[in-house]
Amino acid sequence: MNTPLRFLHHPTSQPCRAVNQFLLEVQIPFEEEIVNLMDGDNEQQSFKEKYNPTGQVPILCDGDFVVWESPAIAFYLNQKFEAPSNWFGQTVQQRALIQQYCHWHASFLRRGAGAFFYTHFAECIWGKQDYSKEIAKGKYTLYDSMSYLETWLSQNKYLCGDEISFADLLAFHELVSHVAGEILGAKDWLKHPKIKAWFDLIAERPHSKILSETIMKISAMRLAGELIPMTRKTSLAKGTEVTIGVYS
Ligand SMILES: N[C@@H](CCC(=O)N[C@@H](CS)C(=O)NCC(=O)O)C(=O)O
Repeated sequence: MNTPLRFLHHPTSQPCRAVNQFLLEVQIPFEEEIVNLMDGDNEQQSFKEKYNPTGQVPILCDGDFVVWESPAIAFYLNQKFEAPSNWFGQTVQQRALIQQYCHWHASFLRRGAGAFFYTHFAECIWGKQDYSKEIAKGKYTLYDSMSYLETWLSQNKYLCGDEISFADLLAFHELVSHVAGEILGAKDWLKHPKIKAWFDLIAERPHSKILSETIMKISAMRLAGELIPMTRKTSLAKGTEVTIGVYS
């Protein structure tokens, strides 16, 4: 009997939700293990040695095989389970364009996550401090990235063509956090009508709704001034900082 796939993740994490949605959309059976990021379990040496030297989630274990980085995990699943061709492309050009988005995403839209993290989670880790530089950097990266998305979505219904692909899941879940945390709101949608129409289209998918529930709930707590209990003392959004180490 095959051992079930193990998906290590956390529901507040944007790349984790993108992979989770892919697993659900393609109906791939898996067992989930939630990694306690709030207390830094992912930073334990034993965790890094066993699963991922960077300590980050998502991670997929298929028997002894371990893979991390969200697009690599989804690509592995796509190949292994022969997912419908919309997710990673039918033709060589479509495949290249989806890969192109995934690479772009890691250095652009993903880095805008700092706007959400420093607005809502930083205080839960390091207490009340001036995070305005980090938030400004995150917002700059987010808005800069959104100008690209708006252009691409005026050319195609989805980010890489007429059909939904894994690129859309990556981008969608980044924006879900910004919407949940009110980093993005009505005035941003007015400036980005194509993104808004695309966002609403993806938000209607049943798995989009279910997977967004935790971040909506946690963001509502933060917006109401409640702190999320965390014992970790390090960033959850490593790589987005202006001033590395200053808050610790
Ligand atoms: N490039 C990675 C990013 C993964 C990532 O940023 N994971 C965050 C959660 S959203 C994480 O594990 N943070 C915990 C930490 O760095 O300690 C991917 O796409 O999988």
